[in-house]
Amino acid sequence: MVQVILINSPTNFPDGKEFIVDATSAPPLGILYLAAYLQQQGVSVKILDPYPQRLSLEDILIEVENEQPVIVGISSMTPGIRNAVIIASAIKEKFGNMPYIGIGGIHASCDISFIERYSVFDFQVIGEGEITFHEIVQCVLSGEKLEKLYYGKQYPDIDDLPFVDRELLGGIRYVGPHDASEANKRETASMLATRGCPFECVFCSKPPQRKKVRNRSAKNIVDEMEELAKKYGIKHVDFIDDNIGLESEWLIGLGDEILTRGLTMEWSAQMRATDAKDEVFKKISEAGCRAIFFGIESGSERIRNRIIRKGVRDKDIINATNLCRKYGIESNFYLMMGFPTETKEDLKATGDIGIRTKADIIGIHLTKILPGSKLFDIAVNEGKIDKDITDKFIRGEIGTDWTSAWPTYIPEGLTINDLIDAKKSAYRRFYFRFGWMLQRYYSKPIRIISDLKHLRVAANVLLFGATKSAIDSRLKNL
Ligand code: B12
Repeated sequence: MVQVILINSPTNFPDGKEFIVDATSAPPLGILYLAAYLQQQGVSVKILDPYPQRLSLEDILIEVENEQPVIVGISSMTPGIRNAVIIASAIKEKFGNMPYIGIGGIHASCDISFIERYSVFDFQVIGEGEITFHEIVQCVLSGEKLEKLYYGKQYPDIDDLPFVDRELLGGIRYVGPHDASEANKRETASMLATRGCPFECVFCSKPPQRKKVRNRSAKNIVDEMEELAKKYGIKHVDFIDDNIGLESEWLIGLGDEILTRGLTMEWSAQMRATDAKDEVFKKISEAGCRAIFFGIESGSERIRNRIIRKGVRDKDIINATNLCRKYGIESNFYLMMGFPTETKEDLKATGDIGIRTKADIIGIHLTKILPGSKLFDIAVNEGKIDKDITDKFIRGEIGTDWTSAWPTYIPEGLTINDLIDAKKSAYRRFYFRFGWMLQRYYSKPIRIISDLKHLRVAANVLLFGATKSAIDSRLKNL
């Protein structure tokens, strides 16, 4: 028996037949942090991650019956919010008022009135959860009345947070979100070195609470990396921070700490191209950084800076890829298609930017209009999305599969097919290029094997307009 069950609401429940952990699957660090903190305070916790653990709704109810928790906390991104309501409703229907059911995570943080609309939940937490969720557990254990809505208190010094306890994941091996080519077959774990992001990119779903940036100390981060290596045999860390490079001196300090302690792990991280500096890249390369993921978003400076408000110039991107090449770091571009005022020429520029700046890898997403983003408000004003789209999605009125149901931003004068064609054309031009293969081969011959995977993704996009996992999820819903 445990006092608390935490559930990572799945975008899809596993179908129970063939099961392959989604290539982009990553451990739910949010509820792992909640669990680690609760355990440190003496509260017993179990984590359910239904998709990789292959749990059906019925299995979740059996877990609740067996464990008899006083609280079930459900964490959800917008893609999983329909299933969050389904899970909560099933628990309420079967068990009545005990356990209490709470909702937190990024969707709840961006949708303040959620609790007023979904009374099946007893409480909602906006923003960071550790301190506040523990206070809620204490309230329940001492029989005090709960509020409906809580604003999560921010942890003052994130060095004091306990490391996440990966044993709670029940032995599931997650691939790691970065999927950096050489790290695939290795043991990979994702980690956070910072919290928060000060920028306001138009597409990004972010509650105001997440604006403030806090860094862990180099010592504290490397302690966790060492623990990952010793305890779980991890050889590669994916830092999933919004931007690891905001403070150059701090990042150089992290590199120094890794080197001083003789850690031989490899790692990858996400960074803004504006933060690429020679002394930083030299240090992080020596300290095991093998891949950097840059949020480039658009190949058109106008779209990137006037519309997305990214504040990254073409020359920053060229500098960043040059430094990557100089120090043997793989440069990966996150690109997006589907922004206000975007034209076919802008889309072509997005397809060209990786070629122009000699990126190693590109990945393109069509822009989903996420609640909590500025783009959501723009799209509502333009009549492109209903303000109550979340409720329509939850009720199944626009379809139940996130990938196919949730609207993409389609610029005026263009169609969804224009976006798909531009994406296909970009993949074809980037990957099916002799120059790309040569560039990859000369930078590291061994990569040619893992590069076949990128070619497979590109081939899927060319044939079907989407990556294999997106196609699978569409097929499942037919
Ligand atoms: C790592 C990551 C992933 C990983 C795994 C995520 C996971 N399982 O946790 C992968 C690569 C799989 C992924 C995929 C996607 N992601 Co993602 N991802 C992230 C990223 C970079 C970090 C998440 C994280 O670990 N944060 C750190 C932890 C500590 O914070 P947290 O999760 O918010 O948890 C804290 C609080 O929210 C709260 N809390 C959380 N849960 C609960 C529950 C309760 C009961 C309580 C009380 C409190 C509470 O307490 C926690 C600790 O303080 C975020 C950006 C970001 N900075 O958050 C985007 C982000 C979550 N992703 C996003 C998106 C859009 C996606 C995709 C849809 C993208 C796509 N093209 O397909 C997919 C959807 C995947 C799916 N399930 O279908 C959006 C979500 C927006 C939204 N409204 O839902 C984000 C916010 C990026 C953005 N800024 O737009 N993602």
